[in-house]
Amino acid sequence: PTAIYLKDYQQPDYWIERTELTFELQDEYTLVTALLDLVRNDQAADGADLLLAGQDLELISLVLDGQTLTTGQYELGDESLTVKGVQQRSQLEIKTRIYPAKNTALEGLYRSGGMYCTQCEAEGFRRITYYLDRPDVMSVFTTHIIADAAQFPVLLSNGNLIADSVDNGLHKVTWQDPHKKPAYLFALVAGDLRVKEDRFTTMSGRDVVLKIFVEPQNIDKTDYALDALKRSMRWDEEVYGREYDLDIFMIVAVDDFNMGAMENKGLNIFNSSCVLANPATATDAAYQRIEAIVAHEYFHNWSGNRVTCRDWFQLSLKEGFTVFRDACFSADMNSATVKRIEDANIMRTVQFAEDGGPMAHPVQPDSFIEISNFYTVTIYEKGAEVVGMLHKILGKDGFRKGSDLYFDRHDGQAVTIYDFVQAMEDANGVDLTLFKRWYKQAGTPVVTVNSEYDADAQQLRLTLTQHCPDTPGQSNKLPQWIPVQLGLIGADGKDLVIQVEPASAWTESSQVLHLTEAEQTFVFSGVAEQPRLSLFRDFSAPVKVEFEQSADDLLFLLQHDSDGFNRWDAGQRLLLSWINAAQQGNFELRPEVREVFARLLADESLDPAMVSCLLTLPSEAYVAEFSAEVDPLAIHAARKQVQQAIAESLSEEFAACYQRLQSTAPYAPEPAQMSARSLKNLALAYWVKGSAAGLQQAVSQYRSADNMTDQMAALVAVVNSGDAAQAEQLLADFYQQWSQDALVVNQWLSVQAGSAELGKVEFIQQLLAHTAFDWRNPNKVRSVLGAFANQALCHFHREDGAGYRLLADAVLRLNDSNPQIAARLLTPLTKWRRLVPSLSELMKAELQRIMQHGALSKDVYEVVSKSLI
Ligand code: BAL
Ligand code: ZN
Repeated sequence: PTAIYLKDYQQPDYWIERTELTFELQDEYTLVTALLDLVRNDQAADGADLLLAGQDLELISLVLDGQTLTTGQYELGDESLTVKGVQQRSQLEIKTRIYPAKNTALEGLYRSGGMYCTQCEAEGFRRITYYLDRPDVMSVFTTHIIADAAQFPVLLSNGNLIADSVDNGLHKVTWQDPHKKPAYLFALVAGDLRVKEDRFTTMSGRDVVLKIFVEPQNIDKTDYALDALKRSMRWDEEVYGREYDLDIFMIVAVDDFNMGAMENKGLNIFNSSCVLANPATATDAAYQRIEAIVAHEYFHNWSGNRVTCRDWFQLSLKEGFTVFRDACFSADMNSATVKRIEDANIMRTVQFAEDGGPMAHPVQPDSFIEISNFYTVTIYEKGAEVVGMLHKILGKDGFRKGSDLYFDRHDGQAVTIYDFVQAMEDANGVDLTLFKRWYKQAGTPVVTVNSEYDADAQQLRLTLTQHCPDTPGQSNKLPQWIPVQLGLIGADGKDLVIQVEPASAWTESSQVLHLTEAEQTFVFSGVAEQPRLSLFRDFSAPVKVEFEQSADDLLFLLQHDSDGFNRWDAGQRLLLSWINAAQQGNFELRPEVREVFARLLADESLDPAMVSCLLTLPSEAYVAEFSAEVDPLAIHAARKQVQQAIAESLSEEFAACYQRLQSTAPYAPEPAQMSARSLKNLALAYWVKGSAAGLQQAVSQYRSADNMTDQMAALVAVVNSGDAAQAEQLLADFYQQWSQDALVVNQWLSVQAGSAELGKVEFIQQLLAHTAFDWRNPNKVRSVLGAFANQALCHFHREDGAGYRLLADAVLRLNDSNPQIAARLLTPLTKWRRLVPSLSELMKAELQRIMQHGALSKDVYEVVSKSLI
């Protein structure tokens, strides 16, 4: 496999003004007729050949301007079709046969259970017909679908339904999408589906019909997504001035889906796990995920669909911006601080790891072998952080001026990341040249902090230095523009008023310093007492910070910082230092720390979800990311020791907190209730570890719960209690209760596979052989193998390498059937360089074994080969 490069980008020789598709769905195969109205690009040579992409297609016929083409007038390559003799304007008809039932890669048109659906991003459309399958080719689409009327009462595509009839047992429909779009936004769905309907009136008074289509058994799981959709539509009007642009907006839930969801124009297709919920089957976390993903896909209608990407190197143009938008939406709907903590946690555990590993790439990559491998936390979450820094630098109003200009200027176009930045520059009259380095340099910058306080001069000197480590193909990085939101805190816990030199580097309103050089000193004057520093408030930049602060200072910040994010951060740094101390064999829970935790648990004035975050230990992956050399088994043991010490010394406080938060109100997935449940269930988890009474309470909660949040939290607490008999009994009971509900069964698989108590290699093999498991379903693969390799770290990193072998075997098995999922599963194996030598060698050997396997997919080849360099 070969790489393609951003520097080689060229416009295509032809555009496609209009695309008319006819799908004849038959049991064994589908016939696709594509009618393309072609126009030669002004920049192309006269008589240029037309080069179309295609994959796994059987070509039946080609008709160019009414003439059937014969061999010699076209050339078929492995994954291409070259057509000669195309005029300045021509019409080409292509007939192909495809086999959706055999399509296990879940790209293009495939069958999921009894229904048909599509996934075309990034390069799936070429599995439907030969096409200019690239995002800068934007076309208006008309789609005819013909299928058996009894099996397929529902036939959907993008846009508006303009014809619908049943004739001789055949159901025929025509959909017309008036908006130009790239092929990756095309969608088709066929099935025997039920629909839940609602309406939304846009800000200009237009009526939009909203529909969610599901399989019949799921019709009682659609209300929350519909509600979230309406909230998203209103929010995008209020915050970005963006209105929906068709008369109908549809969502379809599908069980077999590689991604979370897909923003096809007017017809979003969702992984059922990201849209279906009712109180009995979905946890609070699932509800919040659904709200965020529904919003994300909806927001793409502007950031992605109306303005799309010129090429796939610009993927973060739509993904980073849209993740930023959905994060702000979630922050507005729920607790903004808790949302920020969750996002920072993902950055620090997953993105920093990616940015420090073999797959590190800039937010705008220079090259790729398989674009599917670049739907990464760097493109999405780091991309969102970069947009968030622009928001911090320009302020709310400045950012809105920039986004307005961007949407107005580029509506209907396929553009680049720099077009986005240019709009921000032009709307605000600022020069963001330096800022653009965030898009081109991979790696996590490290900021080192030194401060000196001069009591006589009442002056604080703050020196910040930055450097960014080398990453594959990139060394000697240049300084980046790092916004440092900060506060100075006095002994009374209040923020001091700040005066700083150079003043130009300071924005009073947002309390942000601008670090733009390798080293800068900022001088604060009129500082009457030695302050405590609260740096990078609100996680103002995706950087690592090296700053020695005493345990006492951290404890002070944990209690007093006015910035909620930094209260949490101070707490995490303390907890992390204890886990590290426990690894060295010298951890002890100090009484004054115990008192602080006790006060937090009893403080009814605090948001319970925030207290829950403050008392949650950093995950093992988080600890690993802050370790020079990773010894997963030592980290696991040390974390467990700290957890046990907290559980035992605060057992009574956890019990009291749990009792206080018990509620008899009927379950509702609304913020105040979710917040209370998150602390209640955290208290239960600790209580179970600290006393037998806690275990009894967990069993009782499991039995009496009327909602999945409480039932699942109790089940997890019992599984983690170490009482194997009790755990086995509840797990069996749970399976019996829910065996008919695939999404709940997936949670059941995941709880077991990700558990340090249960997730041994032999047990994972049993789960893989269970009737509830299915290799063809990505959700099930993630529930078992993803949970095992990312959560049950003490078993995955087993000393004889059996955990690595299990995962490598799974990758090889999926390499042929579903390369995207195979490549995703590989991520934990890419981290071998960071591990202690004995494990590192074993992990590397598994990568080498995969590499030696004969026919690797592009997806797997790219990840393995880059990991071994
Ligand atoms: N565009 C792929 C799915 C998503 O990011 O919304
Ligand atoms: Zn997206």
